[in-house]
Amino acid sequence: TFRTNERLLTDKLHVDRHWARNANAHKGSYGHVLVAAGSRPMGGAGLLCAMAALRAGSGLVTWALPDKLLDPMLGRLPEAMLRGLPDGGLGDWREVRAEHLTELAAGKSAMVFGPGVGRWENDSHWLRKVWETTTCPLVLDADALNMISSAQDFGRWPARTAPVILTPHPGEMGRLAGKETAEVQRDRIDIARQYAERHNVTLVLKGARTVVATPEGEVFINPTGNPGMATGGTGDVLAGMTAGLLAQGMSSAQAAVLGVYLHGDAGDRAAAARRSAASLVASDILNYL
Ligand code: NPW
Ligand code: AMP
Ligand code: MG
Repeated sequence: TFRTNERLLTDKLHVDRHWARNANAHKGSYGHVLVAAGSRPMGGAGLLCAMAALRAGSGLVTWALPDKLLDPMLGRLPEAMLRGLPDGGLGDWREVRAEHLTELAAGKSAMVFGPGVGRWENDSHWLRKVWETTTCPLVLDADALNMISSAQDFGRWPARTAPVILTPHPGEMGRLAGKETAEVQRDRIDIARQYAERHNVTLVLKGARTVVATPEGEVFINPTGNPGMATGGTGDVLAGMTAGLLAQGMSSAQAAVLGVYLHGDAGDRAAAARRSAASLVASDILNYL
C-alpha cells in the first residue's frame, strides 16, 4: 500500500525520452563529469565509477585521482581523461589539497566524490571545503558519506546552490542517521524521507527495493535489481552512473530515479545472460547498461 507521494517506479519512466541522443549531438552536448574516486588499495572503485559515468552517457569524463595512482591506471580506461593530484607520494587522498579538486570542478556539469577514497584525519573538514567551494551538482557516496557522519555540524553546513545526491547503503544510512543498520531496514521509507527533507538532499537508500527520497518529500521505490548485485563495486557503479545522468542536465530526482532503475535493470539482464545471479560482478552491470 502506498501513501501520498510514494510511487513504485515502472517503465513509464520514459527512459527513451530522458536518455536519448539528438541526431546533431556532439560530445559537448552531454556534459562533463568530474569523478574523484579511488586510492591505492581501491583503485578499482574509481575505475568502475568513472566507466559508469561514461556508460550513463556523459559526453566527457575527467577522473581525478592521487598522483601515485596515475601511472598504474593510465590505459585502463582510455575513454576518460586522467588528472593526478599531488599526494605526497602516498597514493591516497590524505595529502591531496581540497583546493585542487575545487579547481578541477570549475565548469564541470557534475561531480562524484567518495567511492574508494578511504578516510584520513580531519577529512570531514576537507569535504566541507569541497562542499562550500564547488558549484556543480554533486553525488556523494561511500567514504564521503562516512565523512558527513563524522562531521558534528553537517546540519549547519551552508546551503549549496547546486543539488546534492547522497547514495548510502543501509550501513552508511545508519551512520548518517545515528541508527543501527537493522533499525534503518525496518523503516526504510520514513528514514530516507526524513533525512532528505531535513538536509535538502536527494537521498538514495540502496539495497533490495532501493528508495529514492527527494527534498520535497516525494518517495520512489525501485522494482529492478537482484541479490546478485550484493557484490563489491556495484555501489561504485551506481554513483558514477548517477553523476553521468546529472551531467546531461537531468534534475536530481530524475537522475537518481533513472540511475537506480537502469542500474537494477542492467543487473537483471546480466544475471539472466549468465543464468546465475551468484556469478554477477559489478563490471557486468557496465557491460549490460
Ligand atoms: P552490517 O554488518 O549488516 O551492520 P562499509 P563498504 C552494511 C570501497 N569499495 N543491507 C553491512 O553492515 C567503497 O567505495 C571498493 C544491509 C555491511 O557489513 C568504500 O570506499 C571496491 N546492510 C569502501 O570500499 C569494491 C548492508 O554495510 C556494511 C547492506 C568501504 O565500503 C568494494 C559494509 O559497509 C567497495 O565498494 C544491505 N543491502 N549493504 C574496489 N574494488 O575498489 C551494506 N550493509 O563498512 O561501509 O564498507 O561498503 O565495503
Ligand atoms: P554498495 O553496497 O555501495 O556496493 O551498493 C550495492 C548496490 O547493489 C546498490 O545499488 C544496491 O541497491 C544493490 N543491491 C545490493 N543487494 C541487493 C539486493 N539484494 N537486491 C537488489 N539490489 C541489491
Ligand atoms: Mg558502496
